[in-house]
Amino acid sequence: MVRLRTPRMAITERRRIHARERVVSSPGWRGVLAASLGGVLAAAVGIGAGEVVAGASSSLRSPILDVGDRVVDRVPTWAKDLAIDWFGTNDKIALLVGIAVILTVYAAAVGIVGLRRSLRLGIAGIALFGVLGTLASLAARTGARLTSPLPSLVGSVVAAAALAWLARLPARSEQESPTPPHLTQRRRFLAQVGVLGVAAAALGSLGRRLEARFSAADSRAAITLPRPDLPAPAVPVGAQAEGAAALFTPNAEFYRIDTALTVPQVPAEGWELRVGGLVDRELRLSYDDLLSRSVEEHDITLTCVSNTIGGELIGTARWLGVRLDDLLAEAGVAPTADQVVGRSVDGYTCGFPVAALDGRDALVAVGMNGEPLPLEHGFPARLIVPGIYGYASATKWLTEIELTTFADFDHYWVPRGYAAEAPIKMQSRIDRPRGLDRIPAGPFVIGGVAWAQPTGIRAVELRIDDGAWIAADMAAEVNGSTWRQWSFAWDARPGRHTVEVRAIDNNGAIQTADRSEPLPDGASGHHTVVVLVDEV
Ligand SMILES: Nc1nc2c(c(=O)[nH]1)N[C@H]1C(S)=C(S)[C@@H](COP(=O)(O)O)O[C@H]1N2
Ligand SMILES: [Mo]
Repeated sequence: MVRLRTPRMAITERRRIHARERVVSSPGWRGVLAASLGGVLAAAVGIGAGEVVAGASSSLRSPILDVGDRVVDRVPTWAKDLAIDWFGTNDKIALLVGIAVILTVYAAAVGIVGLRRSLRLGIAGIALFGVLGTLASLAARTGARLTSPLPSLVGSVVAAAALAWLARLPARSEQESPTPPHLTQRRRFLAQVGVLGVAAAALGSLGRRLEARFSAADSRAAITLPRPDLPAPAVPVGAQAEGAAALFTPNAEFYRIDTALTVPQVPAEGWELRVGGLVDRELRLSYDDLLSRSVEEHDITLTCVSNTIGGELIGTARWLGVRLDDLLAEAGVAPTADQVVGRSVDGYTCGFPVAALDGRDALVAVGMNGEPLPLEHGFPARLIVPGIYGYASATKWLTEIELTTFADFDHYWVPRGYAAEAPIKMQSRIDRPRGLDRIPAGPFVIGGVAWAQPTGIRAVELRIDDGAWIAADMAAEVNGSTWRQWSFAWDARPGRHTVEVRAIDNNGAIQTADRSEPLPDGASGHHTVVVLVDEV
């Protein structure tokens, strides 16, 4: 049978040939690379468009951050602990880099499929991502609005349009151009890549600029904190021990742990603190209302439940704020309430027993070491409760205090495996020497800190190798809720030595040697350091 070539078939044939001449569909790794680049750029333009839409209103969030937030909320607790262990306070950067890598690989695959196999399939790949972003935006902790999916939707439509533009067949005039087709095609592809690259950069920076309008930095800079009605007592002479960490942790060095991928921006103007739930009278306080009350200053050591033995997730600051027990007394706590819940603007919640407010200096804090709270540490207001791990007490970007019961409400980390009630365990840490330090033989001062908030530390003991426990020299006590410093004059003999520390609190309780992991209610066990002493 003879097959006739109809004119129509000839055109199809020609289109096929031209399609093969296109850079993105040329055989071999060059074509694959070009298609990947096309996919990544189409995604970048889509993400840029999403950022711009997110920048239109403070209630909208970038799709990347929305997805990241849901990862943070759902990641298994062991993985979160591992991330903190590996990356410390850089865990968020690690997550964002991880998301960027996955996204890049996915976008490259969409480019390869969409530009070399089927545009429809490529667009389906983008749509899948749009759906993911939409779902992420609808699952926001603080609740979703009708507009929440907009950044994802607009972003994926723009990415799909960019991919379709890259996939479009050459115009007829180009087909008839005298230049060899593959050269025209290369030029055309490079031009498209350039346009998409510029568009992505422009949209991205516009989005960022729009987002910057919501910054709370100006609000913070404009604040003058009131003088405390009750200033902190003078720090006793001799409270800082040689070899121990600084008694007060500078704000810039204070550890930061939270679930917020970007720091919530909460200007003090317009901020409101609600005290409600099982109370006689609901209170609503503006920032000025709060500061017009009696303001107190207290030195308090804050500790994270994820702090491992000898770890750095602990710091001491001079906090300025309003007494929480005074506020609750004014609201009138119902006798049925046994839990105080602190709710953040970002949906995070802490919870601790009403009974913990036993006269200890718990604050709705607005100041930290003489400054308004830094944005990362909860501006404009946060809770500080001595003796309770931060995850259960120290709500940053505080907006609501709710009186409820432990039976009725689980705070954020409880369904994720942490204990509902979380008193800080007594601990001690050797700050000098560091593990595996080499030091010369002879006199050497070992130094460190110990804490048992709000009871306070009475004594610290050291054991060198398998010797007896010997009392360290105690620095002056600031108060029971601040870590207490200690030092120990050691005559270091050559060789390899183990230094072990334990604390005794003001009630005479001795710090346990039993080791436990941070999960579910804080690490226990003695800090031990191995030191190498050189002959001189
Ligand atoms: N809104 C909010 N507040 C929060 C958290 C959080 O994730 N979100 N983390 C808590 C935890 S686990 C700790 S240890 C402290 C840490 O406070 P810092 O970052 O100021 O040191 O904040 C607490 N307050
Ligand atoms: Mo924490």
